[in-house]
Amino acid sequence: MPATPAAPRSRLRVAVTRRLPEAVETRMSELFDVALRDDDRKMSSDQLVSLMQDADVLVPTVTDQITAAMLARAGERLKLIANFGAGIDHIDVMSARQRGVLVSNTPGVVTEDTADMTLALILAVTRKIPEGLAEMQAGRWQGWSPTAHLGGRVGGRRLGILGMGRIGQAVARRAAAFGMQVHYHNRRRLRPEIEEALGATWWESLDQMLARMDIVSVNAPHTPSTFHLLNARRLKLMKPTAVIVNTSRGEVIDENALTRMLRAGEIAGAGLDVFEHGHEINPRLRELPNVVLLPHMGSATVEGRAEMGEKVIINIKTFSDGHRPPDLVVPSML
Ligand code: 8YV
Repeated sequence: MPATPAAPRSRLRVAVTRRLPEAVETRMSELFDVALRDDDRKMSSDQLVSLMQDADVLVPTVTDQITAAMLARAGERLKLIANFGAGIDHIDVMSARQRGVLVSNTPGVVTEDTADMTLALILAVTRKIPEGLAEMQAGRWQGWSPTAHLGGRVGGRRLGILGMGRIGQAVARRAAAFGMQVHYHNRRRLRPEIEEALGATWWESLDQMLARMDIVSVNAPHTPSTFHLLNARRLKLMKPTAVIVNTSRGEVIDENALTRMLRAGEIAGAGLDVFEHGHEINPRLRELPNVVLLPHMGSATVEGRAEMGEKVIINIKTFSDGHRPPDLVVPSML
């Protein structure tokens, strides 16, 4: 008997919360039944819930908080949350699991760009790049002077990396190339051969590491155990000459405490790409000359966004073919 071709499975309904690069949207539309956005405004929680009610797959970003209460209202249709981004702290992954909703993310493809931005911030703060830029843009430059714009040399400085996952390690490689001495604190110590290849020194005690570093880079995800890990007490351990940079998640630092200490000169400078309350930044931070602020640009490259889109598509496609998405988020990662 001739084999009967399997009836084509109906295409998954995929709802995307933000505008994505055009090529990503086009490819998604070829593969799935996609509800794309006309504009790029952040959605309200009610809008997100109604998207979830009407989709098999939701593609959110870091700006979409997905809570247990919202998942409870989402109904039965949603089966996969394919996050466009590596960090999943905006999604209540445990509640999703309890409801049988899988969560996937895009690890790996944001690593190198975010590490580049970490180094950019370290250099911007220590070498006073915004000060020079402002002077040039205002037409105030009166010519070279032996005593103007003196920053600090990064070579030879001690860099303490908080969180030695993929991005932390990529920061370590770059920092070593700049001649910095690399130190790190991580829940788990790296394997000796990795530590050796990175030339990185492990500190079991975060407090002790903080007290000895010239530069501290936050590269730890936001989880219940890293929330305000750098609180007022720990920030006070840092040298007054030290600089802190954060390209990970704002919630790891107590932003108000940091702002107070920067104002008081108890920490010399900061380079921040992420903030405790999303884009609602402590306004005092904007007034400080020793602070470089960026609007969460760490992974913002054309190449990176395309790769994030590809990962999202692979996760959805694999799921739609009846397999486990390759970048499934599992409880041990939380
Ligand atoms: C992304 C990020 O741009 O991947 C992450 O976790 O923080 C960013 O680099 C953002 O998450 C997109 O949703």
